[in-house]
Amino acid sequence: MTTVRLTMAQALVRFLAAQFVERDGIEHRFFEGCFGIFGHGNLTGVGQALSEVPELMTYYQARNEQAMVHTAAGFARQRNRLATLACTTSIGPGATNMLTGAAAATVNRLPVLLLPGDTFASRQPDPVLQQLEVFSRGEMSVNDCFQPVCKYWDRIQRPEQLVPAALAALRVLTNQAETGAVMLALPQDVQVEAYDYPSEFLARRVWPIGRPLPPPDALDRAAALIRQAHRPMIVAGGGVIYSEATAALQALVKRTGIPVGETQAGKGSMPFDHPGALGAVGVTGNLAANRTAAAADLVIGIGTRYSDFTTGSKTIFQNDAVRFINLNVVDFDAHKLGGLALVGDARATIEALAERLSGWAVDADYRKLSEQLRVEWDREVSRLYHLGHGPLPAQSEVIGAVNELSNPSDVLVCAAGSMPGDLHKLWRTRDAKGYHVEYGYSTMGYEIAGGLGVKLADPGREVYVMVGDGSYLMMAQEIVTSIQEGLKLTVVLVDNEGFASIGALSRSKGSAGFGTRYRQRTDGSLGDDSGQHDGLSLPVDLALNAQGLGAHVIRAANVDELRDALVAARTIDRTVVVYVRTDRYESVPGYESWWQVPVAEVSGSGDVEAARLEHERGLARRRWQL
Ligand SMILES: Cc1ncc(C[n+]2csc(CCOP(=O)(O)OP(=O)(O)O)c2C)c(N)n1
Ligand SMILES: [Mg+2]
Repeated sequence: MTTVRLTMAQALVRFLAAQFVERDGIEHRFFEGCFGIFGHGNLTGVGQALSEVPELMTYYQARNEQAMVHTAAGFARQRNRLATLACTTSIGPGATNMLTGAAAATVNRLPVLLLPGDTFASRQPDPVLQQLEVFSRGEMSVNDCFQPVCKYWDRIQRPEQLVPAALAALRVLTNQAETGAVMLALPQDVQVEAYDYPSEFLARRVWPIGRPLPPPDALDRAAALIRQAHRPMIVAGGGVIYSEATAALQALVKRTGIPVGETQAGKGSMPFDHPGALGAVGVTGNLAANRTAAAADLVIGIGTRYSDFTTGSKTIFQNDAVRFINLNVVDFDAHKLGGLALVGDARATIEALAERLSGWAVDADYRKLSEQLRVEWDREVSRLYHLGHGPLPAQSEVIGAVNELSNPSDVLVCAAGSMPGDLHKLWRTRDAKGYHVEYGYSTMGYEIAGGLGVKLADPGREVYVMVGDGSYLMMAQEIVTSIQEGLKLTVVLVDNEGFASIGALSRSKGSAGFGTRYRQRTDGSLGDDSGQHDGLSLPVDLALNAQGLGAHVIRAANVDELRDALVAARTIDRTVVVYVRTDRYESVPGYESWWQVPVAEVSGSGDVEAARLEHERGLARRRWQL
């Protein structure tokens, strides 16, 4: 057996550079680079190792550790989980900054590899700078915080432990059912210790990504259920896109006439104008999909987690006889809502079902109804795109302008605030990878960092990042990274002076938008967001801030100027921030949906009491769906 004498960190970097995945006969390099911020916990270990072999692994410098995990997740999502980026940090705050990013990646089932430094395995110099001493547990460090948010977690206490740990990490990262954030915590002394690593460990390794099928009898039972259904509906989730099953789905829909509602992660499964494409379903769903869901007698969930936003907190599916068939590569998800579980790859399983449905289609009337609902909904989208609202534009008009002035293959990125809901309803998707809204964790701050990952993964597409003022203020600094790396983003910064989404939610629950608007403190209070106590604006200029970070900034005062700005932005080769103010009170309505958010059972406020009564009416509509 030949061996190579390397430090643990050197072996790790070489190992990562040699990992590939293979699906459908095509190989993909799994780690296309390593983002990092250095400190004493990784500088001389992973940092030294990266600096030695820049041809094996590109290093990218980020501004914030949370952001770099979002970038890795955005990258992995754009590549359908066939590639990702590693993230190296120092110990202590550099490491724990990654926690939100790790949770967001795991919730969204996206592979990211986190490599924080850790305190000395020897413990001899303890307590080191940035060490949190746990009085009762000698082996614990802040990196243990990551255990619940990682799909695989390990700490490399001896250099040879890297061998089984790295292999275990790759098994999980490349496993479509298990993937998410993975952490290898690297004590700073162990990173620099040498070991004679077996050459096989460092050799090129290909991890196959198969297309597993459910057992034939489960497929037969599912096909029989579908053949008996009168009003079947498909709910397409992110799994359809990750599995590259959109063509198979569209073919099935075309032939059988089963209409499709899409979740946030599944939006793009169908082009918006495909007959049978109902569009967004659930809390942020539209009339076409939600009316169809209310009457459906069979729901075929494909690659969906059935979050409360998809099921309207279990109120969307109102037919007493409704049954579920859940096609999912994750056994856990396939068993939700008492469904018939089809555990398998989305594409292979859709194709296997399609064979068994040969010669069958929904009634012509039902097909016609779906098409009519789709056409009516698209008319509503056109209305909201061109409201002519003033003096400040409505957010739906901003979305309309971006949609109409972007190319079909461009990518729209968003994550939190009022835009995800509006985008889910209104964005006309024309490409399976053209819609990227992180709504599993809905992380404020994901937008620019995640968009950077999308651009890195797919540089041929323009990336439109739509970000609210609130999210922008949480994490705008990766604009600097986009300038540094020459990765152009078009950031549409929508300023409505605060948290319009949460303000509207608060008002609807009787709390007058308390604490959701940016206002100068007067009379000891920050006021509310009822639209009645206007108060003083803050002397804050976010466009100037973006300019200071290196972006090319265009201010748009109305929709016409916004359209001009979007046209001009295409010709600029560095990150552009288009700054536009909108009317925070002009929002897109809900369409026959409900979301369970608790309301105080007792209160001195009549508004809260009224909201509680309304809440109880919603609660009564819930189903267990067992
Ligand atoms: C990190 C994080 N903190 C808090 C929230 C809760 N939250 C959701 S939307 C929102 C406000 C977002 O404000 P902005 O980006 O301006 O969008 P707007 O609501 O105005 O459209 C908040 C606080 C969140 N999603 N993420
Ligand atoms: Mg806002």
